[in-house]
Formats: sequence, structure tokens, C-alpha cells
Amino acid sequence: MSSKSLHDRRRAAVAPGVSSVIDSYVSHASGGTLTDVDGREWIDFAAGIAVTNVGNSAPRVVEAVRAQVERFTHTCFMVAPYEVYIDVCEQLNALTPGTFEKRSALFNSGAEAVENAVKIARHATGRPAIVVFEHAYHGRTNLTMALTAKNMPYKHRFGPFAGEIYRVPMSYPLRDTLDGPAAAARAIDLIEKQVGAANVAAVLIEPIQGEGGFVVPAPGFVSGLHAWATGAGAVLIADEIQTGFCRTGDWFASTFEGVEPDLITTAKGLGGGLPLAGVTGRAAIMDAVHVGGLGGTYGGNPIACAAALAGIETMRELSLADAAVAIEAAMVPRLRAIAEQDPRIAEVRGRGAMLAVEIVVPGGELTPDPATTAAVSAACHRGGLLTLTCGTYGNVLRFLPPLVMPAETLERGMRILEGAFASVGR
Ligand code: PLZ
Repeated sequence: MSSKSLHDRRRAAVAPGVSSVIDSYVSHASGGTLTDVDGREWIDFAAGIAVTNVGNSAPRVVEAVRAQVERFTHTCFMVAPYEVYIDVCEQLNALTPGTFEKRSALFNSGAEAVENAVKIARHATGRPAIVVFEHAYHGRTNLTMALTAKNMPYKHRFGPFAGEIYRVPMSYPLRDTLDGPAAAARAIDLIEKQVGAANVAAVLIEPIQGEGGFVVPAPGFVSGLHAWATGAGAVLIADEIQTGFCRTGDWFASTFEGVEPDLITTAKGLGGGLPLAGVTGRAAIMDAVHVGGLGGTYGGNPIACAAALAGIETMRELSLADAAVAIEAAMVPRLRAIAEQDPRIAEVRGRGAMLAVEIVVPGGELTPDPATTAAVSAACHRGGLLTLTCGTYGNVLRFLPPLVMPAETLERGMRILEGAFASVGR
């Protein structure tokens, strides 16, 4: 089967609302490359959107999944519980920032984790309002569409949306020039005047924004909001779905913000490539929910849990947080060198192996240039490098290599990227 014939079949069988970045179809994949059904190799700067931090088909994950499938595939934790679910919760409680007592609950997807974090925060505080940020992305379900900022493609004509969601400005150093405390004060002022501190159940934030453009808030922004939330009797929920599991150079990005969130949502990198998500948080908050109030048929599926444990073991043994730091050290000077030659790059930003360039029309106005961004990304694809774009304006080119990517593969990817920028005319 060629990609071309698969694409024809896809067009006849798959709903067009579900799209793909490339129209080559995958045959197999490893720690840094995908091979398509036509035999072409792709260098993977996407990791399935920050999922395969340990690589595709990581040996320990394959073995753990095989062993679990042979023992049992599904009983439903709410019906007949099993050990690997507890193991994963113990790992989440230990690895997330904060030495206080924690509990976890497991779900299937990132959006489901965020929905449950909101349910828990509302239940524990008895308050309705959820504060979110400009450019935020939290999912595509009804509640999480309301939490997500961007209309196209995520929300357009999919409303009406859930209520009691309030959006305030994000710290966006390239565009707002405010330091972290000043940006936090701006957000807090709006919350107090327009929402009312006493109504706020939770402030929900990505410590580095993902789909919204890899926006890294100025230091002191997240911690300022957390301090305010604590004083106001609200909880801080860190959405670490994209930033989590060694991606930014530590287990979680909140650590770099000096924040121990009250609740943390995880997914993506947690499952080692299988669908698994979690909500982890302070025991007092998590314990507030009545028995039976949380759950779902597949949440914490035993195969996904076994994969997660093997993935976490892999991250530990291969020191993948350090690997993310090494990827940053290898890539950032190269990206800065491209930016020095190319006035279309307004900023190189990110942390660890979560890096991006923001692309604008040269001239100092910072006018977003989604067309050039798409053209550079397409040139990468023609060269065999799988890249993704993001950002409210579609003008951010982002890089999310698997953390196990060999240095030589990363180097080949960087050369394709350099060539792509050179080939797209100004
Ligand atoms: N929170 C911070 O990054 C998923 C979505 C891609 P799900 N991001 C990729 C797309 O176009 O659907 C994400 C995220 C953050 C929540 C989510 C949602 O996670 O597992 O996709 O539901």
C-alpha cells in the first residue's frame, strides 16, 4: 500500500474534520525517525505532539505492554482494581513538584484530565469561576473548548460553550514587555474587578503554553498568580500535559517557575505512547470529592499504566531530563544563528526540548507571518523533517524531538531546518 493509495482510501472513509500534518502514512517508527509506507525516512521533530518522549516503541514499553496484555487487558478500575493503577498514582505523587501529601486519579486524554481537574477544583472550593489565559490550549471537549482560546480550528461553530470561564492576559515577553510580577498584577487586577476573588475556584495555566505558541511567561508570573490564588482561597492548576515528563529539562516545567501547583494535569509523555492522563494534587483537595464522583470506563487502563511505568523507568535510566537540556544546548545556538541571518525570526524561545521560533514580517512591528511559517514548515517536510506549527496567529514553528533522539539525527534535522529557512524567499 502506497501513501497515495492510502490517502485515496482515507478521503473516502475518514471524516475530513480530522486532518493530518503530512500525507505520508507511517509504517514504523523508532527513537528519532518515522518510516513511511513508501520507505521514506522522516526525522521526527514532533514526537506525536510531545508524546513519545521515550521514543516510539521504546524497548521497555514494548515489553511491559506485551506482558500486561498477556495477563489481562481490561477489568475497569471502578469494577475490579489492579496494582499498576496504584503504581502510576504513586509515581505521579512522587514525581510532581511539592513534598506535601498527594493523590492522583487516572483518565484517558489530556482534555479529560483538565475537565476532571476543573470538577475537583469546583467541588473542593464550592466556587464556580475558572480563570484561563489568552492563547491557552486545554483541549477540544465542550468544557475544554471553552478553556481554549483559539477559535479556528478548535471552536468554530462548535458552541455554545460552558459557562463561568474567564480569560485574562498571559505574560508574553516578546509582545507585552512586562516583567512577570507586572504581568501577574495586570491579570490579578482583572480577576478581582471582573470575576471577584471569592468566586474563583481555580486559575488554570500551562507553565509554558503549547498550541498557543510556546509562550514562556516572564519569571514571577506563574508564582505571582499562585500566591494570589492561595490568598484568595482558589487553587492553581498547572496544565503540564505538553510540558511534562522531562520535556523541558526536569520532570515538570512548574519547577522552573518555582511553583508547587495545587493540582497538575498530565497526559502525552505520561503514557509512553499509550493513551493515559492524570490529575495529581494536594490530598485535601483531591479527597474532597465524594466516593464515586470521579471515573470512567477506561481511565487508567492496565496496558496504558504498564506502558507508563516502563516509560518512567526509561526516563530515569536514560536521564531524559538531562537529554532535554542537551537538546536545548545543541539546538538553541543553531536557531539563534539562523535568526541572526533572518530578520523574519522575532524570537527563539522555549526550554529543554520544547523549542520554537516566532516568525514575523520584518520591520519591527512584530506582525505575525503565518504564510512564511507554513512555507518553512512545508520546506522542512519536503526535506524529510517533520515539524509542527502553533500559535494563535499560526506563526510559530515548534520543535519537539523525542528525548532519545541520537545527536547525529538531531544534527541532520537542524541542517534540513537551516536549508528550509534559506529556501523560502523573503
Ligand atoms: N492541554 C497543554 O497541549 C493537547 C492537541 C492537538 P488531549 N495538545 C495537542 C490537537 O490539535 O488536538 C493538550 C495540551 C495541553 C491539554 C491538551 C489536550 O490533550 O490528549 O489532546 O485531549
